[in-house]
Order: sequence, then structure tokens, then C-alpha cells
Amino acid sequence: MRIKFLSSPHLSLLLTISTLSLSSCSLSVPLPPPLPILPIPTASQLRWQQSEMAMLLHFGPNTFTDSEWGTGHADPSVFAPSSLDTRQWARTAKENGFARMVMTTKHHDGFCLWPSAYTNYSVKSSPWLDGEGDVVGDFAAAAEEFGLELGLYLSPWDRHEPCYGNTQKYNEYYLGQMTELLTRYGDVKEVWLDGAKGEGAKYMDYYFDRWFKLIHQLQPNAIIFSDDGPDSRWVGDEAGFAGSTCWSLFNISDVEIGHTIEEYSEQGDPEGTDWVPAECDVSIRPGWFWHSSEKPKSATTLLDIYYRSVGRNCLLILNVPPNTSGLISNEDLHVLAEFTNIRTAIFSINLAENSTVSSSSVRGNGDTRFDASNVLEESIYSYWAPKEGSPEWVLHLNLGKPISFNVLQLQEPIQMGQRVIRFHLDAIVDGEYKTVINGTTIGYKRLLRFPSVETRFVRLIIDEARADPLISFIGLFVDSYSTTNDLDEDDKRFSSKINTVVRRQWPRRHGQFLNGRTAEM
Ligand code: FUL
Repeated sequence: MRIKFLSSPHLSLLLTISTLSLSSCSLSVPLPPPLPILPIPTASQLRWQQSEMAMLLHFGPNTFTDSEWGTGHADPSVFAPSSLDTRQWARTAKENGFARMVMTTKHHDGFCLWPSAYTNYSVKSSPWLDGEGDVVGDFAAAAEEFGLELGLYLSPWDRHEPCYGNTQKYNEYYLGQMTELLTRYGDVKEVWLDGAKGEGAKYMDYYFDRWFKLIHQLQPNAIIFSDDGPDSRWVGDEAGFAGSTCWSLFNISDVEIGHTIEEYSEQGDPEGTDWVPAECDVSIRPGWFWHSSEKPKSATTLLDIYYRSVGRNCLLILNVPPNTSGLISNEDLHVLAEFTNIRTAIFSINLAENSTVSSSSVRGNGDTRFDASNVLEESIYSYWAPKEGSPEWVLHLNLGKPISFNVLQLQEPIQMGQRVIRFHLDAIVDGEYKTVINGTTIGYKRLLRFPSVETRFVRLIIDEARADPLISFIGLFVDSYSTTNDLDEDDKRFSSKINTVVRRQWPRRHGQFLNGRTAEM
């Protein structure tokens, strides 16, 4: 065998060819997506957040005794719904855009809506279906039939159970009940742990760590809600309002369940190391349970709540309490249908849909995966990405003709982390750019309302971000239902809040934001 050695001119020619072919090869290889910025959501948190709205149902002896916090001594015979129909609840949830139903399987009064083996204070001691019924079973079956996710509320505070106050015994009791719930009724997608406990209640410790671990072991896809996560956090008020600045970032170790710092929970923490998005709970009526004397909120009030919860990067969980018949009342059905019609009227026509979009830069070399036009598709899985290290981050929209609008919708691909700290929208009015609205934080979804603007050209400027910003959706809409009182204020004051309130009040861990900058006008 002969080995032929190349002479040096041959060798250098070969090297040049291979270098050329290598570099042309690397030219045709697309740039991968940018690195996610931590923390990022789990698959369950992503699914949960994209569902946007859940329905909460408070039902139990309190419904029949006209109370909110039952003493735990109501006779089980009071629980006697005449025409309980969990399918009506599920149909209502489905028709009105709720993806999940969460029911009080046991409220603070300790009465169980399923036949628990660990107590007789339950449906089995009630006259309903001669003690043979199981509301949780019916509820789970209805959720499945209507394609809804199932969520269960199990109150830690129990005013009936005699062992409450004995830490060891009650933790065993609570986990025994939790295990029944999580092993009997199929897939459970949310477990709701309410941190409430009345003054004067017996002192005891809840073994949260063990509870969370067991819940995730039995139902790995379940989101655990509490004041402090681990998967979703209480927003900190019962009005359904998140902060105008709202991060899904949070520091679990800075909060103790039952001792919420309202402002911290409402706003989240731009430097938090845990991904714990906020859930906004509010009742359609003044009380959580049904009372004959109370009326539901108006559809426009619900719309305002929607803007301040879903429109602020949160999940809205709206309580719709069944009445003593075991049905959602007609008045509530009516308001819910109106709320749905209003949302459809506003959000089914995106006036930016046919615009031509351009941007200050695009990641990669003409790679359509990161193109500015991706912001017209309403999905977090397609997005605009700027060139790495660009000096400015701007998206320009040419609407084709002058259009009037008064609502802006923005979305970030949160699977890549929440990035945007501050942004503003400009429009060309009378021949020059004027600022329409300033805002802070986008997250999964941000909705902002402002006085109507007529223009053909708008631009979105990202003023500050934790990393190169990624934008997955821009929509412009007309809302003729909100009043001028509901408009979002100029959010400049909230951007200064990031630097003052947030930075001063809570323990800081990581110093400055990354990549903060002011875009050139
Ligand atoms: C509170 C409870 O005390 C109320 O009764 C209700 O369940 C609400 C959702 O949470 O903390």
C-alpha cells in the first residue's frame, strides 16, 4: 500500500476549500433560540397559565345556614340540596371560557363533600341522596364530561375535627383526606390550600413540605396553590386585582403561609429565583358562599377584574357559588353570559392583524423563526427576537390605514423566562410620534387600556429588560365597555416603583437588573 503525502501547495488548497465549505456550512446552519433566563415555568405551570381562567365553587353547609365561616357544629342534616346538578356547573364553566373548576371539598367548617373514611361529618350523614351521595365524585365526572380540568380545595383549618390542634394527629388526618381525594377521582390539576385561620383557633403546625411532596407524588401534574406556592401564589387580595407591575418571579423563602405581604404578592419580585405566578381569586358575589340577599357583580365589573388579573400576567379564579338547590343561580348565569359576550366582542377583532411589522433588528440572518412578523400570531411559541446585544429594541407596525383603538395586548414567550421590565407604545399622531401608554412587566399576557388613538403607525419600544426581550404577540383592540375610570394610568410611576418600593422593602439578593437601558427615540 502506498501512502501519498500532499505537497504543501496542495495542502493549503485543501485547507482553503475545507475552510470555505465549513464556513458556508455554518452560514446555512440556523442560530438556535436564545438561552432561557431563569427561573422558568414547569410544563404544568405553562399549561395552567395559558388556561387564563378557572371557576371556584364554594358549596357546603354554609350555603344552607347563610354563613361564610361555619362553626363546624352545623347539623349535617342542613346539607340538603334539592336538585344538585354538577353538570350544570360544568356546562356554565365551559360555555364561559373557564378551563378548570375548583370546588371546596372541605371548607373551614370541616364538613366533607365526599364520604371520607376518617370522619362522619360529611355527605354520608346528610339527607342528600340518603347519605349515599358523593359531591366530589359527581363534580369530577362532570368536569371530565365537559373537558374541564379538576381542582380541589381542602381547607387546612378545620373547626369540626376534634384532633385539630394536635400537630401530629391532624397532619395525619389531613394527609389521609388528601390521599383519598387524590386517589379516587382521576386526574387532579390543581390543589387549593387556603391559608385562612380565624383568631383564637387552636395553635398547631402544618407540615407543608410533606403535604406538597405527597400531593406531587400522587398527582404529578397538579398545581399547588397557596399563599406561597410552590406552583402558584395567592395574589394577596380577594378583589381579583394583581399589581400593575406583576412578576411571576418570587422568592418562596421570603413568605410564610398565612402571613402574606400583600404588596409583595401582588407585584412579585423582579429578582425572585422561583417561578410562582399569581392567581387572583374573587367572588362573583360579595360572599364566597351563596346568600339569598346578595346579588352578583355586573359584567363590566367582571371585565375590569379580567383586565387587572389575566391582563396583568395572572390567572383569574372566579368564584360562582351554587345556591341551596345545588345550582348556579339564573342571575349569575346571566352575568356570566354577558361577561363572555363582552370579552368576545372586544378580543375577537385584532386591528393589528394585517399590519406590516418590522423591527430594529432580528436574531440570526433573516431567520423567520425570530422575525418581527411572528408577533401577529397569538401564540407564545412563535416570537420576535432581536439580534444579541442590540442597542435598542423596537417593533414598528404599519396598520395599512388609520385605525382607532384603545386596548393594547402584549405577550412574552414565558417558557423562555419573564424578561421585560419597562416598555411604551408610541403612535404617529399629527405627523409625529406621541407616547400612547407606558407599562411595566408583560409576562404571559398584558392588557392596557387608554383613551382611543387613531393612527396608521405604531411602535413598541422595550425600555428595560432582564435579558434580550422576546415578544410573542402584539394586538390592538377596541373596548367600548370600560369607562374612563378604568383606564390604565401612565405607568411611569410603576417603573419607579420597581426601583423604590420593590428594591427597598424586600431582601435583595442579586444586585442590578441585567441589560437595563433606555431606548433612543
Ligand atoms: C379565604 C377563606 O377564609 C374564605 O372563606 C374563602 O374560602 C376564600 C377563597 O379564602 O381565605
